[in-house]
Amino acid sequence: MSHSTVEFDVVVVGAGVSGLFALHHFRQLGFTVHVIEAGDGVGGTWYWNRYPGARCDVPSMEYSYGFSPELEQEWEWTEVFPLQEELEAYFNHVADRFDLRRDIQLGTRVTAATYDDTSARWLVDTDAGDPFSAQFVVMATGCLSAPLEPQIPGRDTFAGRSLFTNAWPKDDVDFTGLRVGLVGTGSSGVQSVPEIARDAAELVVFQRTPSYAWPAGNRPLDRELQRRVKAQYRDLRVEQRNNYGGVVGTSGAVAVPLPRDVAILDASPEERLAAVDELGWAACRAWNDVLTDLEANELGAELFREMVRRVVDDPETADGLSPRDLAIGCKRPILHTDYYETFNLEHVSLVDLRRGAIIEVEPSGIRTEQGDFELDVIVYATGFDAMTGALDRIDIRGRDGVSLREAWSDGARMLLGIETAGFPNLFTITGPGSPSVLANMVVCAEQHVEWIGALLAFMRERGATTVEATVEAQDAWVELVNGVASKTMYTAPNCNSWYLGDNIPGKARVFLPWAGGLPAYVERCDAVAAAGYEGFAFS
Ligand code: N01
Repeated sequence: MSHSTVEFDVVVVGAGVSGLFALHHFRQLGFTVHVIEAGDGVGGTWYWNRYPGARCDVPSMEYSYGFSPELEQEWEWTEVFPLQEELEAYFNHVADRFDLRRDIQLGTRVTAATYDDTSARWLVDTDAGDPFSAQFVVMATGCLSAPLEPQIPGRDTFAGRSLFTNAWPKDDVDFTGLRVGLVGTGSSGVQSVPEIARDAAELVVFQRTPSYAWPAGNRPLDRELQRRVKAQYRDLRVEQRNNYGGVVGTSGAVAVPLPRDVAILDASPEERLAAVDELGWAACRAWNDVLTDLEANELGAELFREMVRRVVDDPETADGLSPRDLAIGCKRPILHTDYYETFNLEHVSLVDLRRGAIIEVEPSGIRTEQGDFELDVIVYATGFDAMTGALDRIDIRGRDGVSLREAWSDGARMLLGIETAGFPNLFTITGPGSPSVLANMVVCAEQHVEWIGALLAFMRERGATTVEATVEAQDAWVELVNGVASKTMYTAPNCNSWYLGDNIPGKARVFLPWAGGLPAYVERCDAVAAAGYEGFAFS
């Protein structure tokens, strides 16, 4: 069989938040770019996760590109926190507005990427025919894009419909009159529950670990406020990069205010309860020691449980929804609309799997140690193989045929979350070791793409063919990433999370993102570039 290999300067994998901007930016720098996307549409996360209630937890006016002042001005947001539909429409608008579609190949999955030492080029294989050759490959594959298939026996025997929040069908799913079971109570499950409950005849929520979830306070976006924020966009974009999480809190979207300068360990029981009366759900985090001291954290957790008891009518359900032996700040905070209130509805019930686990799925429903539940639909909101999963599912081979899976078998190792030693000219947008999931993804994606674009231009100017992270610089960065995380609740003794890879059996337990905040990270990236890309080797 004859191959015709098409050549590009850059192949970008993924047409989500990062891939769309990468295409635009690298094209503007004069490089030939081809984007390969597995989905049949653009938008990445906002293409796949179209479950009922899917909504971003970063305010719309900040979860938007800053690269085009015209785009900023012309797009109108309708709510403080945007729904999936609105974000999907926004990213489609961007694709049209900047004429991106002609270089995007949809419905095509990249299966392998192989570095050829002799030509110093990458060969990129897909499930749709001939390979591509590229000098540079940019993995814009997302941090939360590789679905976790839950290992529940009998899952395929279910006679009703099985749905996954992370690969939701495009057709309107109608739950009217149906008995629905939902497995998983992370962000996706918590957002889905109130929406599914609206139509379903019965909703049974199977919960293995209760979450800490805070009311989002979402509302329509006032036109006048939107106009004012738009007038300040240039300053706002600078402020975002100077903010720990890349979110300044415009449009009144501050769901969890900053702590007051008071320690919960110094407060009396009466003062702690008075804080709940005054601040409600925010009370548990209103202290300066809750995120730094485990004993203080547990006192904060008790204030959270107090709120659950105040809102949820049935004491047993309230107890079931109460997190225990789990530090606030270990897992990603969840924002919701009416999640706890939904459990006060007659037709909604909780199965607290801490009292008896799921045994299996059977044709008629879910069998647990607490009894059998007959269902028409099962919704799995069971999450992702985060940060590394999308890369792991591609057979990536660098110098000397070494596979990335092998290189990362003891945990991902990257320099600045951008490149891995042994894999020249292969970049990752928001990879392990960068702020990524701990910050505003749009801001992070733009910063990475711009940084990589400047590097490519630098190489073109110098006549360099390859760039590669050095092992020494990479080791030093990984050590710094681990050191910063070790001082936070992300690595508390009772913490198990997808940040640490705990949700994937056999995955190396390493804290993956950079927890030192966006400003320190951006400063580091800028300093590395200013020093002629210190820590990177060129040939
Ligand atoms: O996934 P998760 P997610 N049997 O991993 C449970 C972003 N996001 O899709 O905790 C029973 O958080 C699992 O239980 P446990 C955001 O960054 C953002 O909800 O492992 N249960 C857990 O309850 C978020 O953090 C938004 O004990 C099983 C749940 O499934 C990230 O995506 C919205 C199970 C998985 O929760 C992932 O969120 C949505 C089993 N076999 C997502 N296997 C916004 O708001 C797993 N579980 C922007």
